Amino acid sequence: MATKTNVPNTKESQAKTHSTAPTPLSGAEIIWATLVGEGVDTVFGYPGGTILPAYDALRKFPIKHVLVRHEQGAAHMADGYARASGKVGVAIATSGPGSTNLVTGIATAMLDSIPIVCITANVSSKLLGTDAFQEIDITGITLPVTKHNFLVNKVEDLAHALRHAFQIARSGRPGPVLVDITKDAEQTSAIFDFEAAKPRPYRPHPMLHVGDSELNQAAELIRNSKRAVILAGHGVMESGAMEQLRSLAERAQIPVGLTLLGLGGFPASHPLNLGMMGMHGEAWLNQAIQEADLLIACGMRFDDRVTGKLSSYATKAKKIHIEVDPSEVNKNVKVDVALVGDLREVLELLLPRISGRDGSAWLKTIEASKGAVAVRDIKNLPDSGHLYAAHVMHDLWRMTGGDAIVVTDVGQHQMWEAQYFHHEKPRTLITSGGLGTMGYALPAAIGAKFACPQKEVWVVAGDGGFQMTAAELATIVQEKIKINIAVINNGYLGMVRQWQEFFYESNYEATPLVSPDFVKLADAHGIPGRAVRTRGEVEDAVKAARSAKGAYLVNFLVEKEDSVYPMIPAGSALHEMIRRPDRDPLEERAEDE
Ligand SMILES: Cc1cc2nc3c(=O)[nH]c(=O)nc-3n(C[C@H](O)[C@H](O)[C@H](O)COP(=O)(O)OP(=O)(O)OC[C@H]3O[C@@H](n4cnc5c(N)ncnc54)[C@H](O)[C@@H]3O)c2cc1C
Ligand SMILES: Cc1ncc(C[n+]2csc(CCOP(=O)(O)OP(=O)(O)O)c2C)c(N)n1
Ligand SMILES: [Mg+2]
Repeated sequence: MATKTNVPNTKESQAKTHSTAPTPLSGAEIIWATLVGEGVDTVFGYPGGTILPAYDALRKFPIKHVLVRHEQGAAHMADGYARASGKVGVAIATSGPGSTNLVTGIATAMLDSIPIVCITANVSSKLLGTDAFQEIDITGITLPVTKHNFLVNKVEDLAHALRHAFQIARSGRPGPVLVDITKDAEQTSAIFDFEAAKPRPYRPHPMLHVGDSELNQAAELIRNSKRAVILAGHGVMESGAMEQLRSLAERAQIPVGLTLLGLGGFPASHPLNLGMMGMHGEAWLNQAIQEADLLIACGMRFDDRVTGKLSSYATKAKKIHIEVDPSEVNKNVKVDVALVGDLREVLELLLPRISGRDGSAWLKTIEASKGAVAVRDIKNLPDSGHLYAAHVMHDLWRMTGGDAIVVTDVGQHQMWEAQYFHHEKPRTLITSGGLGTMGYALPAAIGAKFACPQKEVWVVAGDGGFQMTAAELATIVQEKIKINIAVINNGYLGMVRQWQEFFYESNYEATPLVSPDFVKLADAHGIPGRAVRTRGEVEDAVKAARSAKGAYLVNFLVEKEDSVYPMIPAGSALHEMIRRPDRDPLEERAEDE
């Protein structure tokens, strides 16, 4: 159908969008034209009455729309797309329940600083405030869980608001932005001028200035330290500072501990890598943090899962914090030197001031502390024929060579993944850290696959969380995408059961879980799969999944009452870890049906 838009119809001509002359377009067309101009090629959404004008105009634009099964899925897909690609993900929903269904996904992105733009429609501007059909104040609802949001009720403001939304989402500390558009703004027309709609250049916060004196102080602390540890977080990925981090660690011979969201920011196989810190982190690393005389925090926010009890956290250490968001500095942990700016830029300024430094004595001390821990590692227990999630993760890592994107859900399996799948590269672990959103994995993996179609993508989900968004199996089938799914089925809401075992006298209230036969559920969608009950079957199942042409599901029936060790009870000090007991692991196994 012929259109009079100034927007090109093919992906090849996408680059020309910016230079085309101003043209009259409807608000609905302006939405897509602006997205094309911003470089968007894929969006995740679900239609409805108020967003229909936009869906009607979509066919004129070179944008792939993925129809989700629930708007929560759209937000998680946009989020997974953003985490895998580093670009801004986009989710679309209609007014009322469509937009409220996005909220969990928006909050998930907010807590982990993920750049997404959510576009919602609302009732016509003259109906706002009348409780019209499917009217909801979504800008009010999402105010605390967005970096910023807009209500656009004039078509003339639309392109600018959308462009501004992209700028806000991706600049500084990234985060989600919502643009709510009234139906009349979609239906009326205005002159679309992509260039003129450009927001003012991003102006960094006035505190984002790193002076020579702070850099020299930091360099001096590093030079004088004997027991330094680098704490590397999600900001490493967000600023693309992997090389600079490595240079700092190698030049100063300082070992690196990673947060959950930092995994992959420093190669797991690097001799200076100490693994994950915090509640379920490596015992030797938590111990080293408590003994350290200097912590260099790089793009991490001292979350309570990382620090344990604050009053006893790393009391012997001076602290340097490199952080882009001034409000994070001195929020949880008081620091001695704050370098407030983009991590990569700050490290580039710092590196010339760091000269060779001998860290060998401290590295030896840490190495020596690993021995006792390894004995209790589940991998070293005799093969009893039982299947442990740790084995599954270890085998998956071994068989993929670590070269896959793993998208986890939330719970015990998430922690076992972090412990036993060793991430070498950035953006290969995609997981909800801050909000801990069950149901995240399957939709986020779909987003990741659209971002990186050539990459092998694995979902690792618990039997509980998988059921929360399993409807998105149909999206996988409709889109004909290849995703491998590992359900770690322990017959429990395992992480909560573990807390009940440790802290509530094993009162397993509301945690035993009856599930459908996941293999049959997959089959009902046309997705093949199999169940695995012993370690001996793991390899074959992983092979079958990897060689299947389309999606594949493996239902791993693992030990029911295994627990994640080590564990720091909430509110305890970092060194007060509960360790795996020296006894044979439990006998029970999850039932298939
Ligand atoms: C069941 C469960 C258990 C968990 N257990 C653990 C655990 O044992 N260990 C653990 O580590 N986590 C654990 N977590 C995750 C934890 O809750 C936090 O999400 C995580 O520790 C946060 O990591 P982060 O600070 O690196 O990332 P974020 O929370 O994303 O913070 C990143 C920081 O980097 C900054 N930043 C962003 N961009 C830049 C830039 N360009 N330059 C400089 N700075 C930048 C941001 O402003 C922010 O302050 C667990 C989560 C769950 C659900
Ligand atoms: C949406 C949501 N509801 C509740 C929780 C609390 N919660 C955290 S872990 C967990 C259990 C997860 O069970 P499952 O998905 O089976 O994973 P497992 O821990 O057994 O590996 C629950 C209920 C949550 N994180 N998210
Ligand atoms: Mg479970």
